Amino acid sequence: MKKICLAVDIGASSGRLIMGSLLNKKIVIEEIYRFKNQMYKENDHYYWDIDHLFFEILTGLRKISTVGLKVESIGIDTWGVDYVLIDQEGKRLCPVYAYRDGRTHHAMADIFALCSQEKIYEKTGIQFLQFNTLYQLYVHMKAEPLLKKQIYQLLMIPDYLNYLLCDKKTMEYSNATTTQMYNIHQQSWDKALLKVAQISKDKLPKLVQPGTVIGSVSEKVGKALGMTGLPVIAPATHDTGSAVVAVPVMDNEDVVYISSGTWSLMGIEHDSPICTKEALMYNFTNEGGAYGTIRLLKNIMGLWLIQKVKAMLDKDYSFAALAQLASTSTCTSLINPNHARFLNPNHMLEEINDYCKETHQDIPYTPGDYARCVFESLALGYKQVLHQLESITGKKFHKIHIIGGGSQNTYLNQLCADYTGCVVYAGPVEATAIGNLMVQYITLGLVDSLQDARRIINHSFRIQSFYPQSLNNKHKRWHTFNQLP
Ligand code: LFR
Repeated sequence: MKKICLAVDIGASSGRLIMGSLLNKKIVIEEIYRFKNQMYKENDHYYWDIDHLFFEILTGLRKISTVGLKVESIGIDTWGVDYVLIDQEGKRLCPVYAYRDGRTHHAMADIFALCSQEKIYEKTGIQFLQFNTLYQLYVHMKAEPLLKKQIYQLLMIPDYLNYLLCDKKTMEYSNATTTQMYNIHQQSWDKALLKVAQISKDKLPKLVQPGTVIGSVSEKVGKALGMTGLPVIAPATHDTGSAVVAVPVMDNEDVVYISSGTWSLMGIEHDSPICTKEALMYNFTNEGGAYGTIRLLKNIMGLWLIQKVKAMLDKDYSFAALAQLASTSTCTSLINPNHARFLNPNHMLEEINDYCKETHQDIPYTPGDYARCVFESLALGYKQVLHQLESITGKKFHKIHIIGGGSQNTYLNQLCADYTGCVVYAGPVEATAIGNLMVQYITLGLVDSLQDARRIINHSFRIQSFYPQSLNNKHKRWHTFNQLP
C-alpha cells in the first residue's frame, strides 16, 4: 500500500505543502498547497510574518484533512539562520528579523575584535555571512539589552513552527550549525561564541538530529484541523540540508551539487568538516547535514538577483521569458554576484547600473540585457566556486547536479555546463521537499538509508542532462569576471 507523508517547505519567496506517496520503491509527489512568502519592512527593518506562515501551514493541512487521506507523518523545513525568541509562556517576544535586514552590516568586524575570525572558523567551520545568527543576536542584544531577562528560549524558524504545531520545543541539528555558534568538531554549542552572542546555553532547547520524531500534532491544533495524532518528524530542517539529501547520485560518486533557488548553494557532501586556511580564505562552509554528513559549500547570491530584476521591470515577465530574452541579448557586462551590495539593494537595476558604471562596463539597457548579465555572472560564479572546491579537496569534478526550482532554467543550466566544462544534471525541481520526505520515510522504516533514498529519487524523477558546448569569448569573459571587485 502506498505510504503518504507531508513536507512543508518554506523558502524566502514561497511555501509549499507537498505530499509524497511511496510505493514499491518509487515516490510520486504532489503539490497540495502553495503560498507566498516575503519579508516586510517596518521602521527601516525587514521581518518575516511568522504568524502568517503558520496560518498558511494550517490552511494547507485543512485541505489535506478534508480529503481524508491517511498520512504517516509531517516534517517542516525552512531557510536557516533566523530565529524566534519566546518567553516562559511560549509567547513570541519580538518580531522575527529577516536575515537580509541591514542591522548586521558592521557586526562581523565588531565580533572579530572579541574572537578572531580564524578561531571562529576553526571551531564552527561556518562561512562568514553577515547574517549568521551569531551576528544577528549580537546586534539584537546590544540594541535591546532588557530583552535578555525576558528570553526563555531561542528557537530557529522551523523549530518554532514545530512548537506551534506539536507543543514541543526542540532545536534541530542541521539548522543549529548554521548559527555559527556550534562547534562542529566537538558537536556541541561553543560556550565562548554563545557568550559573544549573549545567549546562554540554557536558553537553547534540546538538540535533535534530523529524523527525530519530535511529537505529534497537538490536540488543540489537531481538533481544529480534524486530524489528530499525526507524528511530527524533524527532517534536516535547514532547507539546504533537505535539498542535498535529494541529490540523485548513485554509489557515492564524487559530484558537485548546486541547490538552486533564491540562493545557489554549491558544494559537495563530505564525511567530516574541512576547516583549512584555504577553505577559510575562499569562505566555504561546513554545515551539518542528515546522517552525519557535512555540506562543504559556498553561498552564491543565486536567483535572488533575477527575482529582484524581475520585480523592478515595468512589465511582468516570466522567468522563462527572461531567460529567452537573455539568450538573444548581446550585453557583455558582468557583476560579481556575491558583492554585498546585491544582498538587499533598494533597486536592483540601479545597483547593477552603478556597478557596471564603476567597473567601466556598458550599462545594461533592455530586460534581456539585465537577465544576460545576471545569468552569465552566475555561471561564471559557478566556475569560480568549482575551481575553489577542486583546490580545497584536491579532487577533479566532472559532474554537477543542479537541484531545486532553479534547475528549471535550461538557459542557466547550459551556461553552467559551457563555462565549467562539466556535464550538468538538472532535477529534481522539488528537491528540498523530497529530501524532507525521504528523511521521514527513513525514520518510519520505509526507506533503508540515505543511499536507498537517493536511488529511489533517481528512479522516480526526470533528470535532464546538459553537455558542455563551445562558447564565444569564454576565456575573455572568465578573465574579466576574475578582475571584478
Ligand atoms: C537557502 C538558505 C541558505 C542559507 C540562507 C539563509 O534557503 O537556507 O542555505 O544560507 O538561506 O538562511
